[in-house]
Amino acid sequence: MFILGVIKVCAPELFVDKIPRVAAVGVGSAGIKIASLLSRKPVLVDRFSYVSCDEGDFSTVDPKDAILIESPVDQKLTPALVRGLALGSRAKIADALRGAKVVFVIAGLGGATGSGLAPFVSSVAREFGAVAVGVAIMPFEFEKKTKFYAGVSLRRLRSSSRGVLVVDNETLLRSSSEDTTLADLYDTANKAAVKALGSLLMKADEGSKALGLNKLFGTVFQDGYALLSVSSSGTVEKAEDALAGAVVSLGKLADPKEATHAVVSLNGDSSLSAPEVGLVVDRLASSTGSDGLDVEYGVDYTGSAQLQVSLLASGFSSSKYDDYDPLAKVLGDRVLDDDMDFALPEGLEALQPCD
Ligand SMILES: Nc1nc2c(ncn2[C@@H]2O[C@H](COP(=O)(O)OP(=O)(O)OP(=O)(O)O)[C@@H](O)[C@H]2O)c(=O)[nH]1
Ligand SMILES: [Mg+2]
Repeated sequence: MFILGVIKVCAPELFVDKIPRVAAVGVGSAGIKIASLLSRKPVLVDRFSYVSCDEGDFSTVDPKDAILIESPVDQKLTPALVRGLALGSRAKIADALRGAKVVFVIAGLGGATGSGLAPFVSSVAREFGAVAVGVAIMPFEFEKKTKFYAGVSLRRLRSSSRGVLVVDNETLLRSSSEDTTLADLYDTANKAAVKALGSLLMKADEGSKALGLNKLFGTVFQDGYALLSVSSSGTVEKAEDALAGAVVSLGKLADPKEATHAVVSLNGDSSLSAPEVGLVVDRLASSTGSDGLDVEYGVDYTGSAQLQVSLLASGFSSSKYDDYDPLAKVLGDRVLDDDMDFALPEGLEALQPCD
């Protein structure tokens, strides 16, 4: 099960052309892994690019799509330092995004690279007039030290983007046994995340019922915060079970009763019946306890007998992530003048004197 969150948007310029040009950028280790897995699915993304300070992150991607940010080897990276380093690669990032009407910026938050660069890349996209949508993968509960960077970066990503999809690593896992390795955890989390993103961004297909970007953006991107929870079931009552699991999962991040808009995507195989689809769509409002929930849905039959329900809901006044960034809580609506906090690897002595 897992959660994504989304924010803001109503983007008239998005719909000027019949087929919007859509780019996606994977940033940092997690972002690149998830973006490259997504690039193998039939999604509404015309172009994928990848940005990182770590060459090792590019092992699974085409080198022509990779942008390496040079970084010092003798210093611990921080988000601000990575942003400073990325200034020199701004033109390369801009070239990769040029012409796109929509740019998805996919990053794991909590480390240095994704946290530092995701808001940076989305602000570059916005300079071109593109609709920037962040996809933020939030840390596991055991990664306590990373929560602060993740919270600050999420706040920055929200203000530099039209919408942010927040993927909660913790809720991507159905269960994990004690001997599960970190690689297994990531693998399970990535499969669930990519299945959900693949279904939500699915291209129109004869057999399936694709949502399309207009419905996706027009429904859940129009108000504040939205969360996507995912749950799977292979039982006889899989539709009921998966829906219930997705709502429980949503409840771990915010109050489902507050949801005003929702997009639900069902990923199964040809055995998924119309009554099962109907059950999920019909019962969604009563399961969340939200009266008048505005619901759109899509069905993706390219999956397996194990049904995955991906529920993307918006309209929440608060979420679990509010505690990750205590500074924002203290400041409330007041804005900190922190736009220029790029750090550079050299000391002050490297700066040119002003004449
Ligand atoms: N779902 C998922 N999460 C991951 C994966 N790899 C890392 N993460 C998580 O993503 C967050 C950021 O980690 P990374 O992507 O490794 O960090 P980074 O952006 O590369 O930053 P640095 O390596 O610190 O410069 C952390 O919470 C990790 O647990 C992955 O393959 N899948
Ligand atoms: Mg990394």
